[in-house]
Amino acid sequence: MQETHALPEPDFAARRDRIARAIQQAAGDAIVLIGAGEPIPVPGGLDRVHRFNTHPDYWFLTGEHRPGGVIAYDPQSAPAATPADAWTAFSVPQSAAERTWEGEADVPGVPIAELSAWLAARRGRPVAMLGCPLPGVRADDAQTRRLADLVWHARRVKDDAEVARIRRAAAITARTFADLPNHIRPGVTERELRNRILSGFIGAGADGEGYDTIVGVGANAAVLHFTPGSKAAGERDFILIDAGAEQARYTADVTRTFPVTPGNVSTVQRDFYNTVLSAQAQAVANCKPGVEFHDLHRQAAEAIGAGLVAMGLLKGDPPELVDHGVMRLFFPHGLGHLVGLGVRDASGRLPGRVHRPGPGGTNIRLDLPLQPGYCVTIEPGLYLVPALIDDPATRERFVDAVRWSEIDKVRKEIQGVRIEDDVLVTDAEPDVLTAEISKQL
Ligand SMILES: [Mn+2]
Repeated sequence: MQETHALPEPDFAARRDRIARAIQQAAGDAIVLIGAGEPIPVPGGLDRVHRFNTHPDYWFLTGEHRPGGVIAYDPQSAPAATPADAWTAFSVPQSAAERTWEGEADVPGVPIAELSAWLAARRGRPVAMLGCPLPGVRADDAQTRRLADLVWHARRVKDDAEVARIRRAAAITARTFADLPNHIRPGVTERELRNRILSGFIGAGADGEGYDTIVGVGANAAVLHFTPGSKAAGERDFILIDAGAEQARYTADVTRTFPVTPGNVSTVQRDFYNTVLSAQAQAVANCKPGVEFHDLHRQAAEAIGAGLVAMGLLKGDPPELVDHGVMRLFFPHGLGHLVGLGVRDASGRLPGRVHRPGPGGTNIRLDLPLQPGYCVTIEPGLYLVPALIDDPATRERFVDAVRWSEIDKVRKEIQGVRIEDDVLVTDAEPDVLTAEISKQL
């Protein structure tokens, strides 16, 4: 059964107004270009290209799927009261070959050939080159960085059309995950499960996977960006599955970790799983306006640390375990990122902030206070990654904090757990868009 009810059309005029207001004061005499991008040829593939999507910043303002377009902004060309009038959209007219092979389409916008005259009329002014760069346009790096940050920041609050699309992607993902336990059994391979996921997504009306699906059996669950292969599930294994459907350019991003034999989970496996589950539940509940994402990460890292202390795997005080970098061995990635128009939608820093390491030195690519309308993933994990825990120098350095002999016992039973939901921050309680996907062992 397909998810077919109509999605609301984005209000592109409102979006152009919103982004214009965000950059109007800051642009000075700079002009802003946002490029759609060009398809990337498949190496050696003759006329084949990789799947093409226009740049998210360009798509957000235009809804256009064709390559080669540009939307340009000149803050000096509109009165302050109507900043949205300062946009000009340029696009590539349809060629005769396209009309033959891909059907006739109405291409809105000014022909791209007119862009050079538009630029010539503004010669000497700095150019902020956002989206995909245009060949032959010299950009001002400082203006580009500053205005790109402002545009991303202005895009972070999701409008109604965006939330509807993320909800659709989440609903399709939920239906697909609900079916997975029917296929998880000893002997099933990672590839077979990935195939079920893709077919579930497409069958429910999705455009496809929003990113490369991860299916990791056993030790492969501790390979953070794992590509599903031929490994078959053993009776006592856990399987980590990170997948999200994409629908009309919006994607969900969900991870669940399943036991192959739910009726036969060991105490160590259960404790490991529940440690992540309770850290995740706490972080989801704390997705409130004004909360700093680095602070949320710290809370989750401390909660996982407390779980490992309770299991007898670590010694010490959880906040110190975070500060001293111990938790980075077992929870090496950030707590999450913004999601929606792509799987890493407008993540990054609050404008004006410089890069700073997260708690205990973890690299966290999201550094801002949450606001109503943000859609964020919450995905703590707990892993025994050989590259992190088998280095003799690391073992020596953390010998007072880590009971290495106990770690070496539990790693035979479990190697990685991650649990991830997509959360819409609101003025009231967090709205968990992926809440119906079971987290019960
Ligand atoms: Mn994610």
